[in-house]
Amino acid sequence: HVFMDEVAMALENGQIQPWFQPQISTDTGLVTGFEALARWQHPKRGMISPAEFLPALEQSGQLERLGEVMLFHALTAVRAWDAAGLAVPHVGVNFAGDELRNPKLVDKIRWDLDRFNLPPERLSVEVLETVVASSPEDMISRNINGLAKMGCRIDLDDFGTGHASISSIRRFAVERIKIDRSFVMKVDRDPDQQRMVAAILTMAERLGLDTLAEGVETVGEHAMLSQLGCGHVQGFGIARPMPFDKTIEWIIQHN
Ligand code: G
Ligand code: G
Ligand code: NA
Ligand code: MN
Repeated sequence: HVFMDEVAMALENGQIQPWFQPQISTDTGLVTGFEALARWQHPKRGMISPAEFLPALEQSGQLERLGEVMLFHALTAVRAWDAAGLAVPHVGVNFAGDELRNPKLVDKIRWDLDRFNLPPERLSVEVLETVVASSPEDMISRNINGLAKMGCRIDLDDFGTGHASISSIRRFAVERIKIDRSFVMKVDRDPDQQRMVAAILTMAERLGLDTLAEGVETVGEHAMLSQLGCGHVQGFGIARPMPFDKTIEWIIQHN
């Protein structure tokens, strides 16, 4: 398949890079992290979203390579923020189910962190709730717990859509849940949404989990989420994902 070969080459020649979307604390308003989101800058077709190229990578068994490339760029960004004197506590990288089944994952990430001379808490490992829900699999839980034990943060992505049981969340050493944007939409104007988010936040608090709301698009949603006690917000209302070069100025203006 042409597209498959092309996406593999794009990974190797640097056409696939992360863009970064800020995550901010509702308490302080300060940046607490950036999520790295893969973007393919195609020389002819322009920007291609991961929704389009992830399936090709998955089919050809190259998600692992994407993970390596994204982690490398994300850790490079952390070093660059540090060098610029900007406080960015951590960077989030998405890991797919296939990557989380790799028995060498923990060692590989440890090796990369060492190579960049960064402590593990600078990295948030984003895992989909669906992956945790569908996994009595030993390898996945061993990897996630191994990463958590090493000191990496574990973010449970798209929470509320993946049917993970509370016991599985406990089993997986999750540090924070990312409330799916379907619950966040109109949370300031729709009582049903508000009840749902409030219930999720109460659950998280009782379980000792930190919280982040995804897909925050409006000032009203942001204000309501702060009022409800959600720990962090991320979304177009704060900033759209941006290339690394734009992050420096954004942080300076924001913090
Ligand atoms: O940024 P955007 O909305 O286009 O992302 C679309 C989807 O692709 C999201 O579900 C996101 O989690 C996923 N995605 C983005 N970057 C990566 C990545 O580096 N690795 C994996 N596995 N998924 C990613
Ligand atoms: O699956 P994951 O949660 O990692 O996907 C994040 C995706 O959501 C990214 O592709 C990002 O571009 C997109 N996104 C981020 N903020 C917003 C937002 O405020 N609204 C919408 N519709 N999408 C968003
Ligand atoms: Na994510
Ligand atoms: Mn998400």
